This record gives sequence, C-alpha cells and structure tokens, in this order.
Amino acid sequence: MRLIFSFLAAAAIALPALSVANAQQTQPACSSIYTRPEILSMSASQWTLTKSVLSAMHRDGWFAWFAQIHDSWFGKIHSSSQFFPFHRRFIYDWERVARGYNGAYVQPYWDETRDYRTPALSQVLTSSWVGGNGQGSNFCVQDGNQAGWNMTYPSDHCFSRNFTNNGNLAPWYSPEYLQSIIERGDSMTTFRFHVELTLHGVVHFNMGGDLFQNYSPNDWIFMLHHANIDRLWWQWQMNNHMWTIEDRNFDNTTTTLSTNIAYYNEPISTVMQLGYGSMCHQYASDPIRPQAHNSTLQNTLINSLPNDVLSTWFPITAKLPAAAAAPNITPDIAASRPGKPIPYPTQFPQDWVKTRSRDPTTVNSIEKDARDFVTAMNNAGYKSPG
Ligand SMILES: [Cu+2]
Repeated sequence: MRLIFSFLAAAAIALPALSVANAQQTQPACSSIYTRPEILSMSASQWTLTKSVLSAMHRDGWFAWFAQIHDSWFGKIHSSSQFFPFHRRFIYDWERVARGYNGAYVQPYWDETRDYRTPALSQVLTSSWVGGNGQGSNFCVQDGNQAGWNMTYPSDHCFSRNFTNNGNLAPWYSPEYLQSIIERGDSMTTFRFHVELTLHGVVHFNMGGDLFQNYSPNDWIFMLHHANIDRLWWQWQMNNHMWTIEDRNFDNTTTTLSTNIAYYNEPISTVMQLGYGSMCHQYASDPIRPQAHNSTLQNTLINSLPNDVLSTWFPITAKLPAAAAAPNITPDIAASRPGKPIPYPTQFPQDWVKTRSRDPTTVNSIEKDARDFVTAMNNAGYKSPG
C-alpha cells in the first residue's frame, strides 16, 4: 500500500510536466518543491530568520562575492539572451548559499507592480522591511535590514540608495502592462526587451545608490527584484513558451538550449523549466501546476474592456471564456482597491540610455509602447484596481 501511494505521489509531482511540450527535458523532476513567497506575505518568524541569514552572509562576504560576479559579467548578462537564464541561475545560487546557513531560507520576491503608483510609499521600503531612501550627502541607508551596513565591493562605502524625483520616486509599470507584455511577447527577443527595459530597468534606475550600479547585488532588493523578474519570465513560459530561448547572445550568435549560461558554464536548458534539476522552486502566485482558470486581473480585463482594446493588448485573455472565472489561489491584494486610471510610467533620461550603450531606438520604441498602452487603457475608461 505504501509503495502504491509513493508511486502515485511521484506521478503527481511529475504530472505538470505532461501539460507542456517537454521533449527537451532531460533532468529529473524535483522530489520536492519549495515556494518563494511575496515578501509582504512572509510571517514574522520567516522574516526574522531571513534577516539573520542575510546578516551572516554579509559578515562572510557573500554580498561582495555576488556583486563582483554581476559587475564582472555585466556587459554579457544584460541586453542579450543571457538576461533571463543568467539571473535565474544567479538567484538560485544566492538562495543555495543562504539555505546553507539555514535550510528554511527561501528567496522572496517583491511584486513591484502592486506598488507601481507610488513606489516610495510601498510597505516594502519601510523600516520594518528593507528600509527606504538613503540619508545625508552619501545617501547612506539608515533603516531596514541593511541599515548602516558597510559594503566592501568594489571598495569600502556605506550601503546607499538615492531615490529619483527628490526621493519620491515616480510611477513604475502597472500589473496590466506586465500582463500585456506577457501576452504580446511572441518571441524571446520581444518579451525580453520589454521586461528588461521597463520594470527591470526602472527599479534599478529609480532606487539609485548601490542598486543603480553594476554591483547592484549589494542591495538585497536586487534578489527580491530579480526573483520577481524570474516569476514574470515563468508566467510567459507557461503561455506556450516553456522552451523558447532564441535571441541574440552577447557574442552575436543565436542562442540555443545548449548555449552555456555566462559565468556558470552550464547549458541554458538546465534552468528553463521550474520543477526539474536544481530549479526546485515555484512562486506563490504561480504554482508549477498551472491554474485552470482565469486570474483575478484577467477577469477584470474581460469585464471592463471593449473587445478591440482587449484583443489588441491582451490577445490571450481575449480568447478566454469569462465563464472560466473561479476563486484565485492567492488573493489579489490589488483587486480589493478602488479603481483609478493608470498613470504614465517613468521614462529613462536619454543620457542614461546612451551611457549604458543600450540601443536608444529600441528603448524609445518600448517606452512609446508603454505610453500607448496607458493611453489606450485610459481612453477605454479602464479603472485599474491597483
Ligand atoms: Cu543583472
């Protein structure tokens, strides 16, 4: 009886893989999956444990270690096909080290789109969590779990943040826009550019200080942020893109699943599918077993947008039956708020675009897409629950 039961349990774990085209998978299914929570859903004891692991990792030089790798490989792991696979592997590596300190550590993510209207007012950026803007002429951070830290990479300096807009930050990107990107990203290049140059870039740029530098892993927000970016990639993968990787590599060759991840020298195929090999994590909002029903946001979109707007900006949601609605697995905090028009997102200053040697034409076209989206939604009378 026990044998039969464990066979059934193993089959249940392997089952999600059958729902996606899976001929590419050569690694074993994980025997157990752990769940990365949204940071604000962590319990007080989980947060206490997390803070003590982070302090120990700082004491032992791990912040400097990860900052140095990210800095050394910066030019190869951004604006190329390495962006998603490298950062998935990198966050996993961080989490692996942290779990060596305490096996109960899981890397949380920050759903930044929840706080997109007024990011500076996010509870995440308060003294109870990761702290807020830096103080004084060096913008040293004085509150939160990294308060008063001295960072050693690339040289001794206080841990700093320097929020844009005189410390107020400015609107980031709405959950609706990220959903639209996921639904409209028909190739890895399109999807990657849209994520990298919108939400990804704006958080680094707007927070300033260490997070703005090539050694951004000095700020633990890096891990929260990239876990969230990884979650968005997973959402896209679950939309018929599990094995989509074609995109330009840093050496201008076309990437395949056997292309190595920068620095790690392991094939990209090893990190593609959560639930296999070393990728034994899932995100609280997006369990590996796919949701069989619309999300709260998708139902809001179906119920409030005219068909032409819906099919232009949300081609996947447009095809969903409204009747498929069911209670969401994790309650959508944003959905309980009164609706308002979507604000236009922050743009990158042109000189910054140039100094980062990103292609200004691409940046401009993506920022225009984000503005056109807001215009179309607001013209349709859409009220964002967030
Ligand atoms: Cu990076």
